[in-house]
Order: sequence, then structure tokens, then C-alpha cells
Amino acid sequence: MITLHHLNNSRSQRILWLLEELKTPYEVAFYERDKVTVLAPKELKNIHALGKSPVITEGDATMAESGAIIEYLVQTHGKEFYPTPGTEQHRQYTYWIHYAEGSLMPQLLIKLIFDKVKDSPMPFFIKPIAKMIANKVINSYAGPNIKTNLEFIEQHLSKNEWFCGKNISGADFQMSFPLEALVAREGANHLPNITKFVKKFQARPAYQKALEVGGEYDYA
Ligand SMILES: N[C@@H](CCC(=O)N[C@@H](CS)C(=O)NCC(=O)O)C(=O)O
Repeated sequence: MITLHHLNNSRSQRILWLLEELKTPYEVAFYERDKVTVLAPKELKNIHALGKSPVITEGDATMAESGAIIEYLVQTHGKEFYPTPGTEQHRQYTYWIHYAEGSLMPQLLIKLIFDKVKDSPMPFFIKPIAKMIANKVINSYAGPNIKTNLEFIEQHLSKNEWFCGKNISGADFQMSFPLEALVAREGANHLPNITKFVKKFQARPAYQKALEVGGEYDYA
């Protein structure tokens, strides 16, 4: 039996959605973020050394990293989400699985962290300097990079129903978290294809069921 080690308000939600789509038996071990630090509880380190979520366990195997988990699940439990190796769809699948955490998330995280720096409590005489540094990083680095990435995704989704073409695949589960977090945090009316993609997967019955199972999730 698969166990998903699930942290509230986290990337783990996309794995829960995939497990619901797969209709494979699974159970959930729940972990709560610290209310002040928003970090994962130390108990997650008992499951995997990094102490992050998602992690799945099945028998003796422990697997971390969303992309690796999705690859494992679609290859072993849900071939309908796994494009045939050697095809263009499979090449796209591999690209987007890596792209989500390798290129897109780091830029979104840099912005999130520096936005937080601006609102953090600090002595009044430091605040203008901290704000200046944060704005510099956002305006000269993360902001332009995010814009380029979003235009790239928007363009791709204008020509493809799902990330690998006509059929939903593991890549769509992997791309769901950064895009729904973006739409929820910042709105994306100027990105109609990204908005349409997010609304489309959020309307799926398995996604809705995963929301019921997973509890607190701010990005739906
Ligand atoms: N690249 C990893 C990132 C894992 C990760 O950072 N998870 C976050 C949740 S979105 C986490 O556990 N944060 C809690 C913490 O850092 O204490 C993946 O995709 O699985």
C-alpha cells in the first residue's frame, strides 16, 4: 500500500490529486506546518532526511521529490498518464516534469522570499534598506525571469490542450502546483491559457476529491 506523507498547503496536493486519478489504494499520513515559521514539523525527517513533502512510501521503498514520485506512480500504477517512450509526447513529458522544479519554481520562490522580506518585522532604520535590496532582486532578476517563463508557458498552452498535447499526463500534475499557486497569489487574467488550464484541472472530480481528503490548501 502506498502512503503519502502529506503537508498541508504544499506541493503534496498534486500527488494526492494523482493518487485519486489513479484509483489505486493509498493512505495519507498528515503533517501540519508550524503556524509561525510555516515550516514542516521535524517528524517528516523521520521519513526522509530532507524533511520536506511530498514523500511516498510503499513497502520498503521511500521516495521524495514530486517529479520522481509522479514518474514512479504513472509508470507503475497509471500507464494512461505515461506517454509512450520514444514519442514527441514523451519528450515533452520529460521536459515539463523537470522544468517545473528546475526552472520555474526557483524563480517563483525567490520572488516569494523577497516579498516576505519586505513585510518582515525589523528595526525601522533597516526597513528602507531591506526593501531596496528586495525590490532590486525582484525587479532586476526574479520579475523579468518569471515574465519570460510565463510567456513561454502561455504560448505552449495556446497550442496544446495539455502539456504533452491532446492527453493529460504526469507533466500536468507536476505543472499544476506552480501555476495554481501563481493564479491564487497574483491572479493571471493577462494569461488566459494558463488560467484556462488551471480551471480545467481544478474542475476534475479527482482533484475535488483530493481537496476533501487533503484538508487545508490555499491555492485551489
Ligand atoms: N522539489 C521538491 C520540493 C519539496 C518542498 O520544498 N516541499 C515544501 C512544501 S511545498 C516543504 O516541505 N516545505 C516545508 C519546509 O521547508 O519546512 C519537490 O518538488 O518535492
